Amino acid sequence: MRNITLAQGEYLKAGQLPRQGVLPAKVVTAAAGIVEEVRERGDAALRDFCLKFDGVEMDDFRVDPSAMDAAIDRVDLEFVEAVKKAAAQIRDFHEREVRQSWITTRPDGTILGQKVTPLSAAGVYVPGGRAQYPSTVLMDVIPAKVAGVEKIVMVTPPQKEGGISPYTLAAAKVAGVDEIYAVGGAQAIAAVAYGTESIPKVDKIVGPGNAFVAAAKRIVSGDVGIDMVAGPSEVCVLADDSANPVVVAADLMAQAEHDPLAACYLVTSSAELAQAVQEKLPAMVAASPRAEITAASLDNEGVVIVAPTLDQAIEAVNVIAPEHLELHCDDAMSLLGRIKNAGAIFIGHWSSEPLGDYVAGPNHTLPTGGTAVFSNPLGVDDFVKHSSIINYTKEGLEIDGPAVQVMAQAEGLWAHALSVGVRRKMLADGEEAL
Ligand code: HSO
Ligand code: ZN
Repeated sequence: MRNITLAQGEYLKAGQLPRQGVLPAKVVTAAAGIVEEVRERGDAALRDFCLKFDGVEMDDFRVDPSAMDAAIDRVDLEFVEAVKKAAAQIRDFHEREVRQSWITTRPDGTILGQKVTPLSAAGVYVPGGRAQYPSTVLMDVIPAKVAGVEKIVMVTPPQKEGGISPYTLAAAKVAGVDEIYAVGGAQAIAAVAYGTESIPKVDKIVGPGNAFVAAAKRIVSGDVGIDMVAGPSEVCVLADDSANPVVVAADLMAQAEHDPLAACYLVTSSAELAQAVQEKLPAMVAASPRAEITAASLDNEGVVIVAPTLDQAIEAVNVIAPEHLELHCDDAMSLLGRIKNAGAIFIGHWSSEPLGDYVAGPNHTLPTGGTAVFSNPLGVDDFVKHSSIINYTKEGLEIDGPAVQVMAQAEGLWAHALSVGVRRKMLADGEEAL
């Protein structure tokens, strides 16, 4: 891990951090070509890309929904029970996020408000290969269900034999996916963004994927909604001398094992702890079956920041704006008010980050790459839209109309003033009915 020691009064700068996340231009160009072909040639293009990229000849992309029931019978009961427990707790948490439509009435009788309407159809991308997580299926689908989305369409690459992992299918069943299509990559994003002969168009696409998927999501965004363009996973541990070095090391590894590009930060006011954690890591990493990925992440993307004061350490955390923040500090709860930028905040020594990955209830799809400065965890709000409600009375029109006419005149918009003016004239002439 790279070590940075801050001097008294010195603050971390964003430029000191190794940050990945820019999509290579070649990938963006290739993804744009794929998206264009799918738009033009629909299913025929999907078949070509499936053969080229997944090595699978596909006739029909639709996966029969009964495959989800069959998967529940195939996977171990213990897994199904764990997924059900997780789903119930994720649902509980997200139900608290639900916003109600509201209206307010002014004294003149004018009604204003906001109408909350769920999206009609959401597309959930589930990666194939190494980063295929049933937990992410729950995290992406349950908020959509809670929001009231009518149709949830899952797309995921076919495995070599053409099928889909039973763990993914079982999670899809528990979460409540309606339709599944075995297609992946940028072509799957294009398919749900624009629709093909066999795959329906959706209103918004969520879910992680490789660089091609991320690039395709960015390309189609605007024509269709997207959640975010996620970068590699990150954790930041803020620790004082009350922290346990083995626990801190395990928590850094829990993020590092995701991806050689995953970023792990240890920010501490204790130089002894910084040293102890780095002494523990090599043997602990060596014992992991994922030692190679874990070591690559810690070696290339790991940073240890030693700050002379807890205050400087907290400021460093706000500059990092991590996806996950763990507070391994005495009286960790008292620090909460000073944390400005973090996707999820795990407070105290017992709040292991993987609890949040799987079962705690909050969403594990979180802002990465410093975007916690301005963005949010995935949630129910991602699956609804708001319409403003405006209902004037005659009295309200009389009160607000003159200001409209003045502003419209200043903007040179004659008919805007007229629209109010004709109504005011009618009222002045005693014409009360329209
Ligand atoms: N830590 C990952 C989510 C995950 N962990 C899925 C395990 N499975 C990004 O928040
Ligand atoms: Zn994780």
